[in-house]
Amino acid sequence: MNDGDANRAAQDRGRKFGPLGTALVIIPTFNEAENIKSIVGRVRKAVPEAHVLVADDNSPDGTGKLADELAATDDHVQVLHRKGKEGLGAAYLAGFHWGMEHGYGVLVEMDADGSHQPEELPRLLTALKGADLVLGSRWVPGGRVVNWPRSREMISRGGSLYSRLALDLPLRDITGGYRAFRRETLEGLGLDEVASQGYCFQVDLARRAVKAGYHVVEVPITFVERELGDSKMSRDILVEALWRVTAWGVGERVGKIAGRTGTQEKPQSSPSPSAPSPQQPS
Ligand SMILES: Nc1nc2c(ncn2[C@@H]2O[C@H](COP(=O)(O)OP(=O)(O)O)[C@@H](O)[C@H]2O)c(=O)[nH]1
Ligand SMILES: [Mg+2]
Repeated sequence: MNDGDANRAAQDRGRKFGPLGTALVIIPTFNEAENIKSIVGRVRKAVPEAHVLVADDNSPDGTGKLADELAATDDHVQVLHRKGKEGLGAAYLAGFHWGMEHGYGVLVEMDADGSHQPEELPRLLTALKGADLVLGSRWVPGGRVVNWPRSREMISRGGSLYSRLALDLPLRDITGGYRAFRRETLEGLGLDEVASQGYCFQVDLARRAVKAGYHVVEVPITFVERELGDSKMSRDILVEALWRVTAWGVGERVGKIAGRTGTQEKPQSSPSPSAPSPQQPS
């Protein structure tokens, strides 16, 4: 866990990190008409130098049009109009590619519904100065959730715990979606092969980052459940996450056993060339 004093932590580890560059806050939306103006306004106020990309899946409630209105009057706001609902992960992947093509140095994931408070973004970005990836974390000391029913908290805590154990990850909040990536980190994760559905998407990104040797830091956040609009979380998404995490965990263990008994000729995945080597400030 890191409380935001990330430079110090990085120095302690002997790593040097380059400057961050401009941040792009990607906000995926599906039917967020009640929330979009408020969330974009809060981001612009909290981190005025950051840019915002709304990745809208042709929301029937007109979210995309409202986002266009914001973009028309603010050159820090852009809209990526997508054909139809393809899920959160697909929208983020499109947003990541857009952001990298446009030269952003930091790519941030943030929900539209206010659960991820823009006012906490400066702390995530400070931590990223000394990390490759920062996770906003509900389940480290200082992190919490507001207005969640006990059942939802149990599902979320259980999902992170299960992923932690199944995948052997030293992380507390593995399913969360408030994150800041250096672009170099995303470039090293193999985005083309990322599982793009629901919570699997977040788990897959986190596990890839750890396995590739990136320095992943968790910063405590206060997650506030939405007041307006409906959650798009479904039982199907949860079930898919469960079986995928299980399959990944079994695959990793089989790979390790095969490696030990010499039946595997090549390591399962080689670390990204850019990952473990320190990035020098330019
Ligand atoms: N573009 C896009 N955004 C989505 C999709 N599904 C969910 N989202 C957005 O992803 C964010 C998180 O979704 P939400 O329903 O709040 O999930 P929950 O927080 O897990 O209940 C919100 O900004 C949603 O509008 C989708 O299929 N496409
Ligand atoms: Mg939500």
